[in-house]
Amino acid sequence: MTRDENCIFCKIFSGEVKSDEVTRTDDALVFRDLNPQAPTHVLVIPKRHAANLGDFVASAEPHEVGDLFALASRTGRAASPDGYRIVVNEGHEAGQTVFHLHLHVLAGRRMHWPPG
Ligand code: DGP
Repeated sequence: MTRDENCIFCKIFSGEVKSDEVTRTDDALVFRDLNPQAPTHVLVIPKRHAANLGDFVASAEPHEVGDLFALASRTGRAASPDGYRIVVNEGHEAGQTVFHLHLHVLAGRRMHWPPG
């Protein structure tokens, strides 16, 4: 499936729902999280709808997963060359609340480990 009509992140990608966009390519969008957990907290989403990372990987062209992580990495480095964190929650147990794959990129403060 390329697009899910009921998916909020598909609507954000198409512009139907407004977001604070940081970067856009033909295949991906970076926009600011509504509920930021760090001075920089953006979400990197693919255009192609997949509920989570596992589903995306299972149906991806070889370059798609790498392209998405490369965009997240460039975004994190640009925000904070001294360090940033990429988080992908998959499933309810991990705290996933929006079921369109998204990579959280967090930067601009010291991160802690283990994560909650
Ligand atoms: P997760 O728990 O990994 O599924 O994270 C979902 C994130 O998406 C959460 O940090 C809040 C953010 N979010 C949810 N709805 C919207 C929205 O409509 N706009 C924006 N910018 N962010 C949203």
